[in-house]
Amino acid sequence: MSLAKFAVAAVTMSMSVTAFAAGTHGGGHGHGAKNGEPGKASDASRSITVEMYDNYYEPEKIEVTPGETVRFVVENKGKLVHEFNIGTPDMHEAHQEEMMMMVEHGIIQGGKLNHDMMEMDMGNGQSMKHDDPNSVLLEPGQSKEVVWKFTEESSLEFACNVPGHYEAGMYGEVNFNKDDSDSSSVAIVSKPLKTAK
Ligand SMILES: [Cu+2]
Repeated sequence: MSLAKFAVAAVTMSMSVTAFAAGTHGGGHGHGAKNGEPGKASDASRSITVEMYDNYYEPEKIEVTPGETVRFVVENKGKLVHEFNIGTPDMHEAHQEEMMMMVEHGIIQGGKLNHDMMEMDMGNGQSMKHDDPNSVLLEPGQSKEVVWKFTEESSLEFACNVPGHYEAGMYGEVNFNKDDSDSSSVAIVSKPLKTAK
């Protein structure tokens, strides 16, 4: 693998997910497509435990209310490295390319992560760390938390972008329920969000 290619990868890894959302697609009502923002644990209304297996999640869907902060306790119960990542389908697609690079560079090796490689300085102060606040990347047996605020209703999934896993069905639905406060701007929603596929 050439050094130049490595550097490109490093730069890509450090871009924020929101930057990807703005830059990579042209379809749909994409412009405002947001996945929310990092939340404060003290604001979390509840905890949801998400177990990761090879290759699926338990549970496979969650319900949230716009504005809600949720603390996710993510546990990898499988034998492979898995990711829990909250994003729009476009964000996941973009992130799958990054994860492919992590495999190509030997950072993700089936059931384990090469931590030295992740920390390695690529020569420009960048590394291939996987540290976006909307995601965790876990080895078998590991458990970590993600605290996330679902600021507004949008098309979201939680997904594993380790190569091949999303395609194998390792993603879940984030459904927004609209009860709670009628005072917000939900009236603009043009069609009901259905859970059926
Ligand atoms: Cu996975």
